[in-house]
Amino acid sequence: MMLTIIAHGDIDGMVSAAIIISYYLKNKEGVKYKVYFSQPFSLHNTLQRIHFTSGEVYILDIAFNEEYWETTSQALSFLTRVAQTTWIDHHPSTIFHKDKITATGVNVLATPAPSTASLLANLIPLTIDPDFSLRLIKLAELTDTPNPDPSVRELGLESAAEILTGAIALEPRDDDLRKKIIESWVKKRILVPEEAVLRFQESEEKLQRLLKEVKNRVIYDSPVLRIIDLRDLRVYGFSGRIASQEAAAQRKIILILFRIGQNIVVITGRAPTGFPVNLAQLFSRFSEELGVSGGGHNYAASLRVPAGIADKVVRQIINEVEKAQEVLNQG
Ligand SMILES: [Mn+2]
Repeated sequence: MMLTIIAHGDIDGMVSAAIIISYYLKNKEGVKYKVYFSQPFSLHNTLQRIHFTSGEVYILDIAFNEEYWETTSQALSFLTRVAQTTWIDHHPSTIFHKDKITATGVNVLATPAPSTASLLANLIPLTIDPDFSLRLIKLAELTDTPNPDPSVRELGLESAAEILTGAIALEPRDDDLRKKIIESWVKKRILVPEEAVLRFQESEEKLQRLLKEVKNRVIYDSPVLRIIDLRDLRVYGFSGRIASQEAAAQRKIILILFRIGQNIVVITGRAPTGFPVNLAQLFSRFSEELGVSGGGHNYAASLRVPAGIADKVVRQIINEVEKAQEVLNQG
């Protein structure tokens, strides 16, 4: 039997993939598996480059993306004719658009949860040993949730989370490292393989260099919002961590602008915990208005816009955020 997994390239996607793989290896005869990693906005490309013949396919921790839905749904409709396809996710957009996805023949399991891995833990028996599985799931929750429950912190997983996310960030397109980490989880029960540690050290050096640059690149600053323009630096893979660190340090919403290639600008947003803002809602509204990709979670979201309109979008976001804040102050 052929098992194909398309997972989000973050820790939650990787842990979710590991849980499914270990379950199939243990419970089905002659399982062969392949793992692909994808972002919400590239799922249609990922689906098109895989040649499916049969078997089972899992799409894990990938948020529904409005912008490319037409192409994605066509690819899914083809896929479900040859392979049993299941989409498991905890992102709000997937939960919201569940029916659209189901209409393509995909089984959809989308409900709110701290991570997709935690959803899976309730769906299938865990087959990597229970202790190790629990640590993996808590690791996914820790990296995916701004406020994980205290038990997550107590497990001492913070340094593992930091090392693994840092290791992946250095070369975000390096899927081989992701596969090696998953293998080390499934086959050796090693949470942080040596190669990830080495990659993390390099990654830390780069992060420190970038954090020094941040203060020279503030293009807007108010009591509630700071915008940092990193469009002239290579920060892909680092923007989330920079934004989180700054949000925690400044106690305000942080938006970071950076480029992917020449034509796309990504606006990554982070809000400090407890801050009265819903970035996912704000960004999905913008993405609908502009017909671009955007969304995420309440405290961590992003928007991809054509480079030419990035400044205009930033001005609109500033207006919205400041207006919302005035209303709060008056209330
Ligand atoms: Mn997730």
